[in-house]
Amino acid sequence: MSYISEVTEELKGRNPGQPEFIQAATEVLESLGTVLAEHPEYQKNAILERIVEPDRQLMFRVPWIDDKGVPHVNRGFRIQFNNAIGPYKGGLRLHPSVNLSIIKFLGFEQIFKNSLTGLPIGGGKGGSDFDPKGKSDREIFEFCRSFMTELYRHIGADVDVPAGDIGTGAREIGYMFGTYKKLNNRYEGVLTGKGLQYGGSLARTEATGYGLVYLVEEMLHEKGMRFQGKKVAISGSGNVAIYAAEKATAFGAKIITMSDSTGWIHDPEGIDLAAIKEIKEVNRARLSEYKSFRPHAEYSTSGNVWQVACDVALPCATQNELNKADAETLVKNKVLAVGEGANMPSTPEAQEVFIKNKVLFAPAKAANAGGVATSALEMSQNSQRLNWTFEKVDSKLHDIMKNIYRQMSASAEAYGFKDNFIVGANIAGFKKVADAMVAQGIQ
Ligand code: NDP
Ligand code: 2IT
Repeated sequence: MSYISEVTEELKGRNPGQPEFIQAATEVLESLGTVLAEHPEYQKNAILERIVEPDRQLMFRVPWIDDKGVPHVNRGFRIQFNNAIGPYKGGLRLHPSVNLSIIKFLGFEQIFKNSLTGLPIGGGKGGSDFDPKGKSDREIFEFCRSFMTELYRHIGADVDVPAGDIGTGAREIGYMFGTYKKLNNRYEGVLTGKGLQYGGSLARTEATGYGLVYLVEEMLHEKGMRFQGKKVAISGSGNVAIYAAEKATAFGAKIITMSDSTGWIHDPEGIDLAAIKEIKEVNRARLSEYKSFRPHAEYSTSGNVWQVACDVALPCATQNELNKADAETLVKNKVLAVGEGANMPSTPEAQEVFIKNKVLFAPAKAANAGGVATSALEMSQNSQRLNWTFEKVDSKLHDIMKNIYRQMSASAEAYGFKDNFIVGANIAGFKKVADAMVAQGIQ
């Protein structure tokens, strides 16, 4: 049995009931054959066995009391996966679907994504099965305070630096930062995505979506194309989706779809982003309200955005939201490029369809790395006790995304997988971490 198969079998046996984690880990392991052949020291140092096993897995009770005085108990998670190249870094997801498998897949992806940014950050992720939808501001505060009352003892500016993800935005980060500061009596950059008044970075809100579009523009450009004049289908209507739409529109594209967990809109004239921001960022409401802004648009609760013909598809909602049939529909409609804004949005079968049909495909760990990269820039600013301008942060983000494109493209070609950016991103992200682990000994 090959080294990769041995580790994969052991992984499956050791992590029953964790399909998302096994999916993410298998994809990376399967990419590494040529690299392992070239670097026997990786097997000698048990790199694969060690990289699929988190440094530490924290699970804790999060009790809170709702507005009617009724107590609730949620489960909190923080997976500190790998700190070979820097302090653990990754977001906190608040969504009822959250479980150990989902947090582990996200933490595992984060190791390689963070490595690709070129910045000194390790991989981690956390969150809770708490559902922020429909909760009052006081209830959100109660939850965030209770969550941080346990988490604070495990994190720190040089230890582990959480941030936002699904369901966690500036409001939640503010409440958590306040609780950390109160409990520790330390003012430090322990979270990123903070408000601008207390250590946040300009352009962090926009960074994941903007970064996605910068990377896809680079990928299109290499093949003599641009966003200019293209029809773009986006899923999701949260932080990543909104700012991907904003930058793609600025690059001359037309956004024709967006979605949330209850339905999706198709606006052939181009989505009105001011309306989306009002519905989602200001009112925290449902996308069905879009029709009151743009009566000609279609709103649907059946099917999904991938059935609308487009040139570029940007899945920006959640994992496994684009399956084989969706990929086949996109290919039939002559999609040119897919850029993953969400983490692991395409199923392995969908990825296979894109690669087989030579669709330009930018995988999540490269394409959505702009968010965490800008978080690392926020950490730098906090250490320096300085605030950089929007232009400075945005220009660094742009350079980082171009560099990630070059790394994944060069690694794909060097290892015999030209234009397969899934393999390219996995190899490029893996090597830096693996070399650091070898240098530091079997720990
Ligand atoms: P938000 O909470 O701001 O938005 C999430 C969006 O996706 C909402 O429109 C939401 O709809 C939809 N969505 C969430 N879960 C589901 C689901 N199970 N089924 C259908 N739709 C769903 O999160 P973000 O925009 O921050 O995150 C989106 C994706 O991008 C996630 O995969 C996240 O891990 C990834 N990501 C985020 C980064 C960041 O900086 N924020 C960085 C890198 C990746 P509804 O409102 O109805 O729930
Ligand atoms: O998936 C991700 O990269 C994020 N949610 C952002 C993490 C971060 O630390 O900014």
